Amino acid sequence: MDRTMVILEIFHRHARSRAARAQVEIARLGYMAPRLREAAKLAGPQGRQRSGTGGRGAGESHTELDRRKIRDRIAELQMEIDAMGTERQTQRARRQQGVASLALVGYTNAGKSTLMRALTGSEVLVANKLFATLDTTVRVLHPESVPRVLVSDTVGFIKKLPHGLVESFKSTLDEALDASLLLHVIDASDPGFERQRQVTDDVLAEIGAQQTPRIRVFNKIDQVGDANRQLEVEAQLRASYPGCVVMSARRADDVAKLRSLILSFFQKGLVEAELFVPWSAQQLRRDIYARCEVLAESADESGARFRVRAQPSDIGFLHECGATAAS
Ligand SMILES: Nc1nc2c(ncn2[C@@H]2O[C@H](COP(=O)(O)OP(=O)(O)OP(=O)(O)O)[C@@H](O)[C@H]2O)c(=O)[nH]1
Ligand SMILES: [Mg+2]
Repeated sequence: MDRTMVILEIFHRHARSRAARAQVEIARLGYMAPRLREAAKLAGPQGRQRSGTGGRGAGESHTELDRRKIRDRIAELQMEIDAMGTERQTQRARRQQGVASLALVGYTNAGKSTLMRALTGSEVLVANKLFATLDTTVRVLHPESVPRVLVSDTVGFIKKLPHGLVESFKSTLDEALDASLLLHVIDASDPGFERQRQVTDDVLAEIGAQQTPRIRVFNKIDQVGDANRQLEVEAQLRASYPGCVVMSARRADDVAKLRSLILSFFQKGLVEAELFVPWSAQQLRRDIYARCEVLAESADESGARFRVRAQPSDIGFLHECGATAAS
């Protein structure tokens, strides 16, 4: 197996969603097709002996037939993916309405899934092996906050990802493209972390995400050495990367600090507003509590008044649903 086949095999084993599976298969077929002649030669005369009765055209060799089948299969998979794409886009559009989102990106094995689990209290596959995560997974920042923050985990980056794979895995990075904030997780304990950071930055630029605000998170600081060494490395990192976070996903305090930082990023855009909800529309009360931080609530004979803090889009949504601006 060459490097591409190894990567494909790893991707194949870890693909879970239909979309990811189809993409892996396309990449695999696309990679195999031009190599069939070689494979046939290696297989010896038997490889060519099967004589054609079925769908095989006159004069069409065995390899040509296989290639045609592969092309058909790729086209079929591509159609499936395109269909799933529109589905995903609608899901995404719905999600984006007034929802804050961040994506964890970074080199494979940096600790993205571990952080995801720590930040969202969810069970996400964490494994000390390359490409533990292929699909993107989306969870809500926990405990729930205003605004609600969606956290997505992404497939790990590697250097020199074969071109065909970059294309076919773009959709697994959709979440990263959609996110309003990227957490770039870097394994500070890996001697090659600088290069890994560079690879991730390059890939993000390639997929058009270089404009998205990002926080660099140097993880696994607990693993760089004793307490003194940890402080030393932390100071160096802070000097080289202003605004970065240096932490260990295994320390609850560090995770809590990261959560506060994330929230302060998303709460910057919040506005305060007064909402009035007539008694006839009290079902809105639940939406208000779900979407806003309620600072004060009062009631009189006509209805309830809320002073809230929320994203402008959420206030707009509540107005559309029948809440009016209270005087
Ligand atoms: N010591 C230490 N180990 C960590 C820390 N964070 C993660 N790990 C370990 O690093 C390994 C990889 O963690 P994952 O969270 O699976 O890494 P990932 O970035 O999701 O990897 P891929 O899904 O392959 O891209 C696991 O064995 C984790 O337990 C940390 O802060 N300190
Ligand atoms: Mg992972």
